[in-house]
Amino acid sequence: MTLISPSRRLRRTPFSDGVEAAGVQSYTVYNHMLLPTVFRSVEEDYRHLKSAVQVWDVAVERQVELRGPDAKRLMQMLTPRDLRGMMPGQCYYVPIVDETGGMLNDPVALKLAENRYWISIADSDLLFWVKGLANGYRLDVLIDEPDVSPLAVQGPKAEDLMARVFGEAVRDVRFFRFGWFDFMGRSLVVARSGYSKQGGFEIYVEGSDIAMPLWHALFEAGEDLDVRAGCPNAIERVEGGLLSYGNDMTRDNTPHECGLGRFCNTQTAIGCIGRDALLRVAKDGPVQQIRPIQIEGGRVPNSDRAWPIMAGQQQVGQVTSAAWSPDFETNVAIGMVRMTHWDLGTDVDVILPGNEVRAAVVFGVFWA
Ligand code: THG
Repeated sequence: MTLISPSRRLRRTPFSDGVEAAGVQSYTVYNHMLLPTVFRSVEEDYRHLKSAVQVWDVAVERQVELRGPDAKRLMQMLTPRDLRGMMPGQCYYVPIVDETGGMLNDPVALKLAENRYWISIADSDLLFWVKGLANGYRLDVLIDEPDVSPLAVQGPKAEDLMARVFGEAVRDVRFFRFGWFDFMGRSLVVARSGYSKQGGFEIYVEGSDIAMPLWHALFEAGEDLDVRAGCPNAIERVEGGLLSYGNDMTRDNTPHECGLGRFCNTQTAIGCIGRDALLRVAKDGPVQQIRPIQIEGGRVPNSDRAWPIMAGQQQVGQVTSAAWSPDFETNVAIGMVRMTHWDLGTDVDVILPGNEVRAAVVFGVFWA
């Protein structure tokens, strides 16, 4: 096995000691930081995530903080989602686009106060775009990456575990809302959110010094719940239709192509960069779109490239993520498909590595 060379550029997280002690088997790199991908095996982790509770080091979900009189204006410049109704205590999933309407990131934004936001980013250097805009437009706003590291608690028993550590009131936090909860005398943002469909919370751990104490507190409190270290699961997230920036979409895609049109209010998102470009695609509709795909036959291999989707000799799309699903007993996949072939039930072929051709169908069951 080849190992990744440690260096200062490849950042550890405040939870890395705990992750290593828990027996992490492999990592990926995300926002220049280590993100665990496997503990026991992807399938065993999947089973456990769907039946118990896991603690995830998702410190890679870095925060871009906007603070100051122009924070609100800048936040609306970044996204075609209308933020006028956003209240402190709310999380919004917000497509971030460039001047052509191309996706730059798909973060969760948190409104901490009228003039203060956190943008909890996916894997791209969004900080530079935000700083560039603030400077170019001479905005009165401070932008930086604070010492905040999210820790996710995910799975059907997540609420019970959280209540033991943060108190019963945590049960009242609604989906995509957050409250402030005490740990070791510090007030932390705790949101009901996370990169799984199994339910759970994300704790925005502010101050690296309390990261390992919180990690240990969760494992001690959850011993009888079979709490384990986990991570975003490659099978569960495809089943759930959770998109991965850099995999399922890039700067070459509009939010509409990504099925994120429901998070765009391009008519009313006044001030959004890329608004004119998006008004055009919103009017005509996209010519390709993300779809769930079922790939027949046995287990597909892991992949580091897109697989062509074919209709005869013609390419009509590409598979961008795929995994064998034990629960669906088939390969579940996410792909970008041209409009001529995106209808539910359309039969296509997928070319796997080694030129193996597999039957596949545009599917409609993994997610709504
Ligand atoms: N949580 C936080 N930060 C993140 C992620 C996260 N940053 C990186 C990455 N994940 C960003 N991408 C996503 C993708 C999907 C969702 C959240 C972040 C998500 N989607 C739900 C869905 O599609 O069902 C709900 C969206 C909604 O209804 O508003 O949760 O996970 N902090």
